[in-house]
Amino acid sequence: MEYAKSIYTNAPGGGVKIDKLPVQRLPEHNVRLKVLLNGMCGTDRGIVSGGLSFAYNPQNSDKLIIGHESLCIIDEIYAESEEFKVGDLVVPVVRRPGDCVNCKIGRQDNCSDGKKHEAGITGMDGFMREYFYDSLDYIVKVPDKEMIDVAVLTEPLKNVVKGFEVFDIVSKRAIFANEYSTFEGKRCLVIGSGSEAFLYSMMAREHGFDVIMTNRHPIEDKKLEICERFGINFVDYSADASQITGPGNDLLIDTSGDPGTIFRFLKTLNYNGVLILFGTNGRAPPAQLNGNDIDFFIERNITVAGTVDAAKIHYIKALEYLRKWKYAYGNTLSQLITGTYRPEDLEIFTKKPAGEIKTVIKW
Ligand code: DN4
Ligand code: BGC
Ligand code: ZN
Repeated sequence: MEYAKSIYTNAPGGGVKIDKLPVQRLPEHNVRLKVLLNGMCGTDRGIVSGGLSFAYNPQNSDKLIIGHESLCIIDEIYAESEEFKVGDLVVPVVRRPGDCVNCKIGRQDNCSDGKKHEAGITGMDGFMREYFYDSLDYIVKVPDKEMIDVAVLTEPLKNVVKGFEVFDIVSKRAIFANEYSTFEGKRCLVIGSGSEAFLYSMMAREHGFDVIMTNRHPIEDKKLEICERFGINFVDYSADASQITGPGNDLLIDTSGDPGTIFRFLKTLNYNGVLILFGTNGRAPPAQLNGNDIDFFIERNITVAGTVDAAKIHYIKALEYLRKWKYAYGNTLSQLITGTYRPEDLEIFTKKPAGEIKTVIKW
């Protein structure tokens, strides 16, 4: 049996430890991946705190190796491949298919019977370890080695690429764009100021929206500078929400998972507005809607769409955006990575470092 240093929990209870754990090579595994970097996200912290009730261990195990955001290098390959070779930088896919129709066509992100698995989250060991075995079917190649400083953002960005695909589909129920069929002059409000909020805001700018990012407290100067560089306007709504509520919004994207805040800003949506629900927080306090709120959503043709995970195509597109943004914004893109830690620095799972956008672990 082989062993690799791994960061693990016992899901859904939570907790976090690091130790050498067995590495399994299954018959379908035809590649060995050495992990260079892992990204840390709200989901990992939710698993460790025990707040993510849908996380669970692999079958017959009391341990779940966590980690679903990663940048890896191919260490060994045991199959003929025109696409991959030893030394390639790759990003492994989080979700693995079950056997429903969506899973059968590579759209396990839209799994319709819940039988899919997610590395580091639901029933499958993840990527926070020195190395692991996988199948070439579930890795995506980083097209340009110069992207080594930003490619760890591929996994969180792939969710955003899918989120915008969902927006694109649901917004087609009426004319959402302006008279030139663009989104110039349309307003997008993003709730939260973590990594997914930054990536959603950047994608909304990419689409032409005027973008406000908001939180219930101010953000650090360094984060404000990054917002400015990307053309994102940050508003601390606890100080003054008038910039948000006054003119109304066309697209609302939530990364906080806080029902009270979502409902408050849902009521700022203009006619044919769209709410994209993305943040999860099982421990958030409940909030109430009344009959007038329901009338408001009906009268305005408001659409509420939840979105989770993404498919291989979204990883590929995320890498294209990262390549474009790396050259468009220079160093500012890699500044989204606000801290690099050792695998032993387990305190980052329970305490967000100040000024965090994306925290990464370097193996
Ligand atoms: P994160 O960095 O913890 O982001 C959450 C953000 O929401 C932080 O900036 C919070 O602020 C902010 N927030 C919390 N409460 C409020 C509030 N009441 N008003 C305004 N802002 C608030 O996590 P992330 O960016 O990595 O991920 C965002 C969320 O998306 C997490 O819940 C993830 O579990 C979820 N997620 C879903 C998918 C998917 O559906 C994928 C990835 C992540 P602060 O107070 O912490 O500064 O596929
Ligand atoms: C991951 C998704 C996953 C989701 C589960 C996110 O952090 O990026 O791939 O489906 O967590 O909630
Ligand atoms: Zn994540």
